[in-house]
Amino acid sequence: MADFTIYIGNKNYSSWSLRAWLMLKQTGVAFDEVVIPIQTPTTRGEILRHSPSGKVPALVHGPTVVWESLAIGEYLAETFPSAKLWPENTEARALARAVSAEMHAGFVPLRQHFPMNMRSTFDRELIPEIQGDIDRIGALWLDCRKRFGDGGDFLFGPFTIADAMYAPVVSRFRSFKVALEPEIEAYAAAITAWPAYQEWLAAAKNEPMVIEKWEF
Ligand SMILES: N[C@@H](CCC(=O)N[C@@H](CS)C(=O)NCC(=O)O)C(=O)O
Repeated sequence: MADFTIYIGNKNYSSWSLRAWLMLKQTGVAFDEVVIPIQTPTTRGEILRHSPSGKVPALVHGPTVVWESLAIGEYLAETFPSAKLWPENTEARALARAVSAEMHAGFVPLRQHFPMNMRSTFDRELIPEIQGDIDRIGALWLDCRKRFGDGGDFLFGPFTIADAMYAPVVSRFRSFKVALEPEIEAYAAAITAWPAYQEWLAAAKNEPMVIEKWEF
């Protein structure tokens, strides 16, 4: 049994779980993962056995339980400083935290109308609120890449928590066939080519659970 256990939802659907799992994966530490199927009548009770919020993801490390994807990222960044989960440069780190918080708190139209469903594609109208979110996300990706992206293909060069926060957005862009400008597309392609993302995607495609209608 590993020292770390992450409780996650269905890999095909649970975008917050994907974020935390990618952060944990990047540390290189061995961990156990437990999938709790979401959107069932027993989901909340099952998650509450491990996490007080009744939501996944939750990270358990010995007596410590951390829930909320961003808090999990902060805990991992402190526990594994060599993984450099935040940029080292103060200004870059502030920007990385700002765009991560913006994702955590915002983009409600995109999240509501374009839910994550990694193994599927859809044709759906781009209503103005969604287009607004897509434009803002593209602009912030370009800003990060332009100012701090020189050392690699991700928002701040090497992988950071900010990339994990936006990885599910890339999946949504693929599922809903969102056309992207070349530089924005290049970043999306870097995320999809990332081995950890590919590993999660392969598992999502093989997962038997199907959610027909979101209810709980
Ligand atoms: N703000 C939370 C969001 C967590 C969340 O909404 N998790 C969803 C899955 S993606 C959940 O647990 N849903 C329970 C359900 O749908 O039954 C975070 O950042 O971790």
